[in-house]
Amino acid sequence: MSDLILHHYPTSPFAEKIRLILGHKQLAWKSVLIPVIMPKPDVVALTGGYRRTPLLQIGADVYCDTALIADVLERRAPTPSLYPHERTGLIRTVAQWADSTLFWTAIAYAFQPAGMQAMFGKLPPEHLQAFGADRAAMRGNAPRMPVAEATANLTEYIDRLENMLADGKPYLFGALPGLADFSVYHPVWYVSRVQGLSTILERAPKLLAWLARMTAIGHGTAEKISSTDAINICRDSTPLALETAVTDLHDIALGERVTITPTDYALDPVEGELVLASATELAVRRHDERAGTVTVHFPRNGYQLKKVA
Ligand SMILES: N[C@@H](CCC(=O)N[C@@H](CS)C(=O)NCC(=O)O)C(=O)O
Repeated sequence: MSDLILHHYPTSPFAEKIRLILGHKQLAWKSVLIPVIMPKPDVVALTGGYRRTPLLQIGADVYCDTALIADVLERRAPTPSLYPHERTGLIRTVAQWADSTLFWTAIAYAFQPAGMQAMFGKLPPEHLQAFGADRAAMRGNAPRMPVAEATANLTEYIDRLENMLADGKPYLFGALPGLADFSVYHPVWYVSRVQGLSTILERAPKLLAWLARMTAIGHGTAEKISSTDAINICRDSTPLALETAVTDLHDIALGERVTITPTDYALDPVEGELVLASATELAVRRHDERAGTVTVHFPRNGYQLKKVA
């Protein structure tokens, strides 16, 4: 079996979600550290344009978005499961809420001036400026939630999570951690690391105890490799053969040239030949000068498929 290669950086919450799932499943993985802001030439060599963090590479297959990466890891290592209490519909829905609403509320709260000072105060001001410009462009200059709303909403979400941990349950849905725990973990983890602002969590002692239990899961066994090594592994590998059944409403056949683009932010299209269109996953095959032939996979949810005119 080809190695699992995670492309990520330490402060990325979504990457932390996947690092912790790798730890939970006690997997060995290769770690490629990528830049926090654009340009990311070695990321784009693999994806063809997608720039969000993290990516999972397995040989010449590249998986974008943590919703899909979690599914890929569940297929690769089914035990312990991300659905220990079954109820997959409910758990996926809570995970989706955490990855969107809870995440953006936590980010708006953490990026208030006191949080910026705590996180970036020691860095040169150009660094902060470049980061701000990169993220504003990535979000299409969408306005950020005001601090008062972020604080009020986050407080309510913390109370809801505390309520979910009532009756001595160690994890959100019972005795074992599952996908929803990992999705809720990364925004709470991010807030817990912002000096001066993490006090918002003190109202929720059960949530803090859960956070400590989740942190103790760890990251599994990681070995650093360079992005050049990862690109060479891709070049020397053959993408997986994929199922050929198509679940599609777009009137697009396998083999046609398409783009796949996020529907929320970082709207960079990835162009290639459509090679997979299942009920939950899309993939295109593309060719890159350095990475060779690569299949880039996306979840259907949150991504738009379009025929190239
Ligand atoms: N829906 C995506 C969201 C990923 C995401 O927004 N990641 C953040 C980092 S935590 C990001 O890409 N920031 C910009 C960057 O790293 O270039 C997923 O689940 O993977």
